[in-house]
Amino acid sequence: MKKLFGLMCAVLLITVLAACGNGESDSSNGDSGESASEGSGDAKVIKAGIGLNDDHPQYKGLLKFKEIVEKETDGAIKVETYHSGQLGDDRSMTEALQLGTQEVTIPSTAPLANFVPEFSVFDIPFLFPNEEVADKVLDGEVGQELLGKLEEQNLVGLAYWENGFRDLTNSERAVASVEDFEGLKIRTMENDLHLDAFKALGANPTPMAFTELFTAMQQGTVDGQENPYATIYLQKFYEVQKHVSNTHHIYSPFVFLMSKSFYDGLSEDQQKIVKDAAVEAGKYERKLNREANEKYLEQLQEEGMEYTEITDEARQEMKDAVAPVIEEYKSKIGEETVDKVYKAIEEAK
Ligand code: TK8
Repeated sequence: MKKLFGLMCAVLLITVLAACGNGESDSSNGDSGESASEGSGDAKVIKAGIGLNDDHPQYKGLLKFKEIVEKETDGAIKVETYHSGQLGDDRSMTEALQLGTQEVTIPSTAPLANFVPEFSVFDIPFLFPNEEVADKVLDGEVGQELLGKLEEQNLVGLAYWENGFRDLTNSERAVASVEDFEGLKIRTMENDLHLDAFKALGANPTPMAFTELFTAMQQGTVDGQENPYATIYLQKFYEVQKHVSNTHHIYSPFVFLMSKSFYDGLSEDQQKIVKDAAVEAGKYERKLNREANEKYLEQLQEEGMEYTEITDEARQEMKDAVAPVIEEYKSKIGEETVDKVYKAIEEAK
């Protein structure tokens, strides 16, 4: 009897030890099962989490960041990469950075406006005419100035990456004009400007974390959502959505964020390495993302989605419908910031 009990204890112990060693991260990107913190001795470890999956250009960019940082620091800094919301959603991961329990995340500017309201300026509908102008403004003086405001929130903004122009999908009907939005239950990001803009279009919007979106569409809690084609395709939204329209109503930037407490703990050289790596990997991500958004509209239709082209008249109708909301938000965001961004856009054209 005693022997059997001893044996059972031994088996239990081995199982527990085995379980502790097997983390869900791609720290070594071969799933060696050995988490970086264990194998990295006194290396500094960056836990980097995103909401999108490992097929998305955002994750490819993150792997590029890892590659550069680990090479340039000769392994003195290790990067563990987590995708598909494994560490949480844009908001909860940003809070984790503020607490210092996570080191990197790359949210869209929309949820980030809950931390620094001025970031809503980039979520003004129909603000940017194209990606090139967006790059110039974001990488230019105004964009960098806004990154600086993140320090007050215990965050460091290292670079802008690209989510892209957002397009509407839904499971109910083809949307070709403003009246087609009537009563559609649309999931939006957690941002009041987005909410009020969709209300002004006649829709019935619901703010929701990205990590809950697929299930909400599957269960019919919402009829539709809006994201760039790459996200719609790579996250397999075509499995739960029937219609897609090229509304292109908002250009969404991502912000590469680092925890300020972690950043302040780096040497000056290391701070320069992570900054340069975020910028370089960001350029790489933007390129991949534009190729992906170019490519995936066709594949969405091959997967059975019905595509509706928005005419210039219909887009003008949408602009007219949201214009009062934009006017209202100028003061909420800050007139000075809004004016600076509009001026920078004119200069960048
Ligand atoms: C992913 C999100 C996503 C965004 C959204 O974490 O929430 O719809 O477009 O890309 O940042």
